[in-house]
Amino acid sequence: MIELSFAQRKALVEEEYERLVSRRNEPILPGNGIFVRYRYPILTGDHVPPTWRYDYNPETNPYFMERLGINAVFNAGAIKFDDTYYLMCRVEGHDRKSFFALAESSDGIHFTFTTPVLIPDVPGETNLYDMRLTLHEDGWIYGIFCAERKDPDAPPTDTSSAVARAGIARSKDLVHWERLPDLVTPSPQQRNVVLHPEFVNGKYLLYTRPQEGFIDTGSGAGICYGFCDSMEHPVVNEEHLLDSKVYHTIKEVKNGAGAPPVKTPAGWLHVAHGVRGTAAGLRYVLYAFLTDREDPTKVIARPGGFLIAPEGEERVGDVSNVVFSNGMIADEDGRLLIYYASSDTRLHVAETTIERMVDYCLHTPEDGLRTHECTTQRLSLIAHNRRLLRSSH
Ligand code: M1P
Repeated sequence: MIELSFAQRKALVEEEYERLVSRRNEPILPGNGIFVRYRYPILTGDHVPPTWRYDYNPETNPYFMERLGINAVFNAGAIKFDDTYYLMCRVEGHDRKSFFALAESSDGIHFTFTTPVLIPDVPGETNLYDMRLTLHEDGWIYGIFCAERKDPDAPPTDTSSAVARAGIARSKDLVHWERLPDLVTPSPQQRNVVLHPEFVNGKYLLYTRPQEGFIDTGSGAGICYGFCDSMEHPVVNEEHLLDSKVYHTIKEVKNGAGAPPVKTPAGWLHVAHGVRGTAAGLRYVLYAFLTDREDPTKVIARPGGFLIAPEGEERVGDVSNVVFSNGMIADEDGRLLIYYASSDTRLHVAETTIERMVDYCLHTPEDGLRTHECTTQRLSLIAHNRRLLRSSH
């Protein structure tokens, strides 16, 4: 074994970290015209500062060993204010517990971690993750996240069943959080709950995803919405279906809301995740849809198929064949950044514009649902292009 001193190891670890966080990322062109990917993930476990992982005291850590390792950085909520881009990342330690950590950027592409975030505790909770950040017109920044606990009804031999609820906290600075009561809905379990940024008819509008089991949604039919009067007493009495799961589509097993929707001239843009079953397990992809500007409970455009699916190294990780998003940021000039994680392991960005996403939503054909319909769509595209090409010669 090569013997390195405490000082040598520390220098190597810090050098490696500095090299990684100062690396410039680059867009991969030409992309598909809808968005561009970037060459490298924007945040990984290796981007977590060494001081969060190592004990820096040679007395108590003579080998400069990692004391609290990081397994993954993924599913991040996103928000921009005062010209700074913030990500509230899901960071998972070697101990399988997730915690939230803030990362900052001046360009939306290159991020560095600033601090882990301690959410006020609720006894019994074992794991918190996947925070959606909403800057609401009431003036608060809300963080809605999955708060998981051991299933109290599971038999003693069952050490894996869990119950998922929607935890809620609010903040003015992203660092100090006031915990509010968990969301109450008719559904026994909730994950992927998102707060709409504006009042609708004077009420808070929440997107929910009713589910009966921890993984299986059971009879939960898809992304729902419901209203509540107060975030201090958050009770949604009725959940109505907004976007259902559909047989033989990218969302045939389940779906869930992503980031808070972004207001565009054509309607509210949603980027959600859809899940289908395969012989290799579940496959998670991202898809988009638009809801009405005045009535966000009405879907007005459903482009067929996925927007982003795992590609290359994105396909492999702790939970392979997954892309998942719970954060996006729209710049004042129309640039749109979709932050997405791959395979529950690392975080990426897809860059596009509001204008492109509206075009995508309004002009991508809806899923034809059957081979015959989908082949007809493709044949008509080819015929249209042949006519164009003939007339231009
Ligand atoms: O492992 C993939 C994703 O699984 C869950 O999503 P859903 O609730 O739709 O099944 C979430 O736990 C998410 O964190 C995870 O990325």
